Amino acid sequence: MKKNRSKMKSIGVIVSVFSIAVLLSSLSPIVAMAAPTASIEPNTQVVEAGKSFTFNVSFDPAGDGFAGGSVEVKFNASVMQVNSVELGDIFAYTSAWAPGSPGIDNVAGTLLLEAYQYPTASPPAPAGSYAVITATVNADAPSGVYNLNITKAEFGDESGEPILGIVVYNGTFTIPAGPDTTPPTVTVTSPNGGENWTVGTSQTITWTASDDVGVTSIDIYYSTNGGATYHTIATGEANDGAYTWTVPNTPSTTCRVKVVAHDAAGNTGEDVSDGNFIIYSAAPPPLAVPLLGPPAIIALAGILGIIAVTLIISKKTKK
Ligand SMILES: [Ca+2]
Ligand SMILES: [Ca+2]
Repeated sequence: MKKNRSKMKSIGVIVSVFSIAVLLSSLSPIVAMAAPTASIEPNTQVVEAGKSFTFNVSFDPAGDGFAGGSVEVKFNASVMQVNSVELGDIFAYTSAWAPGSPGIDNVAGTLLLEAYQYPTASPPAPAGSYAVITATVNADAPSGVYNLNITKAEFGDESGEPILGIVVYNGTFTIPAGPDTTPPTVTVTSPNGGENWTVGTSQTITWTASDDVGVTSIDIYYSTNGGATYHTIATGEANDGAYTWTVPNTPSTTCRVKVVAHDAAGNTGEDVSDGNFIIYSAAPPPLAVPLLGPPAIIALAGILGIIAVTLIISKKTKK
């Protein structure tokens, strides 16, 4: 019995030692086998359109030494621009950017960061920021989530040997959809004063309209009393800059057109013809040849021909 009990006891010890070993082996990849990492930090942040923000490229040599590196970051140049880049705090010693670095390309959306320090840091070199980047989100940037990607991450240790097995963590930033409080702007370009439009004719009303977010629809009105009151021509039109209007039977010398532009947030902007235009009740007298059709021109030419021939004959007769 005694023997058995002692056997049981030793099995118990073996089992507990085994459990600890399993526990340690499950922890060890995190503790002892951590890979060196290059990361965008913070890995996500919210930046309003038009605002500046800062992000780091951070590097953790994971126990290795550190001499410097060559890093490329890709960003969306249509929504943000990089303003400046500073060396990060990982550079503990005399340090410098390599020639041509930081290479900021705000058209292609790339950032090349090459920097080295001397003397080099012996293992274990501390983790820290490799570069500190200040950027600005474009004022007209649409809301959304945008990437900050590390497309190249090469680092060297204290002896100039490449640090292998670097794990890259990319980042993002979010441009929130803010409330749109800016109304559209509109300019009526025709009729803008001085036009003579005849009742029943087809005329083109033109305008330009824009908005910080987007013009969603256009309403068009006309006035026959200099803008005191307006009648509807059309509502809910597309912002295509032109509307073909059949001039109504409302003759007046004090006519105006008003164009109202809407955005999706319910803001409106409007503009009116700068001066009065005239709606005629009947067509003004035709201005002869250019307005005549081909048969009339032929007839006119014939008449002129006869006159000319008559003149020549009468001249000859007189001699
Ligand atoms: Ca707006
Ligand atoms: Ca105007």
